[in-house]
Amino acid sequence: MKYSQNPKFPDGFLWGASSAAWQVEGGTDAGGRTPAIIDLNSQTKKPYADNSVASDHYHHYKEDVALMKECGFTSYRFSLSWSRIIPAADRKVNPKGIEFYNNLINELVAAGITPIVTLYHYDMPVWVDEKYGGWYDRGIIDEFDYYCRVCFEHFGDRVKYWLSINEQNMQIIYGDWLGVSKGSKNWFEEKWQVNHIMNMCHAKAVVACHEMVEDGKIGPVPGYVPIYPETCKPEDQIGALNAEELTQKIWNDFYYYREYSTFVQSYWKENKIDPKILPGDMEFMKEAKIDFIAVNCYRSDVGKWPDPTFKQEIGLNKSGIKGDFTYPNFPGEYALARNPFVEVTDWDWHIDPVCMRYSLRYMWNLYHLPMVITEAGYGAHEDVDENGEIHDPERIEYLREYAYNVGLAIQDGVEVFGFNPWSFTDLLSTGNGMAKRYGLVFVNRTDDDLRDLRRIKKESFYWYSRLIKSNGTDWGKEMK
Ligand code: BGP
Repeated sequence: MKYSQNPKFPDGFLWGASSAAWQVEGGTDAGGRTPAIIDLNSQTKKPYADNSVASDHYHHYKEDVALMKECGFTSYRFSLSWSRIIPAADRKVNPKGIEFYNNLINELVAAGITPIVTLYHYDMPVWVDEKYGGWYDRGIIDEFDYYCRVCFEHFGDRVKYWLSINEQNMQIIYGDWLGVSKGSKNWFEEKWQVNHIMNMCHAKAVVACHEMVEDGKIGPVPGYVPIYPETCKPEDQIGALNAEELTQKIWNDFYYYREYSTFVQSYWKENKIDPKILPGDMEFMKEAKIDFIAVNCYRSDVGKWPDPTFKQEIGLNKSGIKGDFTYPNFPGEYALARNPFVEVTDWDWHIDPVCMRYSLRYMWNLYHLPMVITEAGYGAHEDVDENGEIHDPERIEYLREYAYNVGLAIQDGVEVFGFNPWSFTDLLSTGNGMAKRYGLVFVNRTDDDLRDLRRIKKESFYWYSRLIKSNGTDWGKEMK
């Protein structure tokens, strides 16, 4: 296939960036917010890094929005902190929490930036955890419904794009890492029960949004990592398909069809798993018709048929951290492997811009729903140079190629309405604090030293600004 011109992005395409409350806000005990489980994790679990200050967006939001405006943003995706809005089990709404988000949203709207708001991004309030054992107890379903309704009531007049739960698939797959499994010895079975409860919560958010927000649209946020078969060996196709099902397709099919696929049902049967679906659940879920899919896509993976004799190698990754990254091998299901055709980041994440086009094409073929990119990004070790500047050509290259491939997918006929890479300012990485930076804007702090938290525009800020202001025509170099 040959294109004679640059891909054309539609008018009104939403160019912006993305963040999450616990990774960017700080101010964890300011304005009546109570702790979230992730705060405790960030203070005790290595290599997480203490989130009590993070990027201090809580106190710098005006400056941050002004920088977004300068860059030319037309959208900004961020999340709300549940325990800032409802700090305790008495369900009282915290006026200061509402005020903070009202201020942020008003600032964005005044700057011509469309807010795209995630209801839940890993920050379970401690009070919910104490009362219900996290996602383990169905009591959370009503609690989440109540919280979502409070958000829709207070912000739904200005926020029209809503996202339910960030990367539910990753929270189930990496239950321990993200604090969902609570160290359960029986997670293999329990994860499907927890997942069902999360699905109910997602469905509650969708139904309430449509009920309460005039012209409101809502979608899920899968963490999408497309799987390429390692070889054309027939068994590797099945290994790759299994990997895809068990890491993402089960979730995406559920969001779209609002019923459990025959694949997952037979997987449960085979493994004697009871997901504890109650009468009425499936009927309720049927009402939760999503409007779009928000796609987080950083990388691809390689899938193959697992090797039954395989022994897990604890190797050195590119950053030289021993044992930081290993490829899973699940006998009878699938194994993942390194892709020799693409480069990797310092954390061994495949850098594969084509996977963006591939994912969008693939998802479009399956679901025919509009999509918005809510994450993609380049994590790297960075600091200011001797001139006080940050030059990040690798990030520019990454974002250029990923955005270009979004354009190619649009040219292929896929409906995509926005590109919001991770992240605007530097913020805490999920598990690597400030050591792994993603921002277009540098935040002058490290994990150990808060310095002055100054915002410094990186080279990528200026490059992205030109791309946005030209609506995706000024790539800063000739594209093929
Ligand atoms: C996504 C999460 C984000 C973000 C990102 C980068 O899966 O939604 O919260 O952290 O990954 O991951 P990391 O911070 O581990 O590099």
